[in-house]
Amino acid sequence: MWCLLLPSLSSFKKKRILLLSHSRADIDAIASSAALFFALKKNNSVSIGIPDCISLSAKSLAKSLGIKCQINPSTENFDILILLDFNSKNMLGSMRGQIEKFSGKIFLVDHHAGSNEKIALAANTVIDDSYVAASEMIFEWLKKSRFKIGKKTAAALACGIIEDSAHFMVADKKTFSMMAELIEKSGKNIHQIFLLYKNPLDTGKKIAMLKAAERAQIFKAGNIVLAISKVGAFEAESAMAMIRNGADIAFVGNSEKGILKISGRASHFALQTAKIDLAKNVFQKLGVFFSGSGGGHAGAAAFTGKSETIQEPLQKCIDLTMDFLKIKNPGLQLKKF
Ligand SMILES: [Mn+2]
Repeated sequence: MWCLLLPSLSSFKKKRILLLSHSRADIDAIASSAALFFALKKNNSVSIGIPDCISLSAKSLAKSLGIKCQINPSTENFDILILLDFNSKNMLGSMRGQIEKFSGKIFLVDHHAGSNEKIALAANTVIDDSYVAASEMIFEWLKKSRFKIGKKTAAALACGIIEDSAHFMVADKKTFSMMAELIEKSGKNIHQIFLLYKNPLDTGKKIAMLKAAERAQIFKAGNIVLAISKVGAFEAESAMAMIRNGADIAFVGNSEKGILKISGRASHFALQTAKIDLAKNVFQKLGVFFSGSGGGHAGAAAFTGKSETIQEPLQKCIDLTMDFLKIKNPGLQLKKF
């Protein structure tokens, strides 16, 4: 079990601890932070920090759980940093310099494929991409440390797992068995769990998703349907909506004041048959053309870079996808609809 590598959470006593996740913290990041906060606060002074900004739904979750998150806190008065849900320095945003200079102890727990960057000592770092969410890892760490998992902790971790598994699209049996336990401990049903962070009245999101569909450019390569589109905001949600609408691979983005943002999503079918990894095969390569960086998971990834227009980078995503698909099938043709 991964957490055997880290000290028991009960060994943290009278420490000043900062739980820090990645910039633009998502549900999994906040859920992991919240669970550790509830566990450690009894015997320590604990704060939750986030570099730069927090996603809207993660903000709703933090509010539902009654936890405070500080944007860009100073690390000066902390003995210990616990970094959650990332392992690349880029994800630290404007806090990068502070973390590089931090002289206390740093722990890192993450479920993304490992970068080669060293942020914490190897002995204090656990990166295991066999977990779909950092929340799953924290759940195991709490259990291993013999901490009682309260209702709020269970509900938070369930939210993290639901979101990072893309609503169980990438879940394995471990995920389902953890979810069964968490739902039971939370005292809530799945609908009540959703209400902790899903904002049903967010009309902006609904409109973005519909606009993405309205503006979609559609392609076909063999039996894979690809779609690209542009929206002013909610790229990730819109890309996911494109998958629900029938695309196998979707890229949705925007370019505002030269800042380029693109989210990519792939269907279960595309992941199984084409074995594409959007983070590795598309977004990591896109940086060469539109100076920036991308990452994430095979079926859900994002890119931030520079471009004055959106059409060209979206087209490049299609080209890079085709480059990958053609490795196995050199004769593959792209057809536009
Ligand atoms: Mn995550």
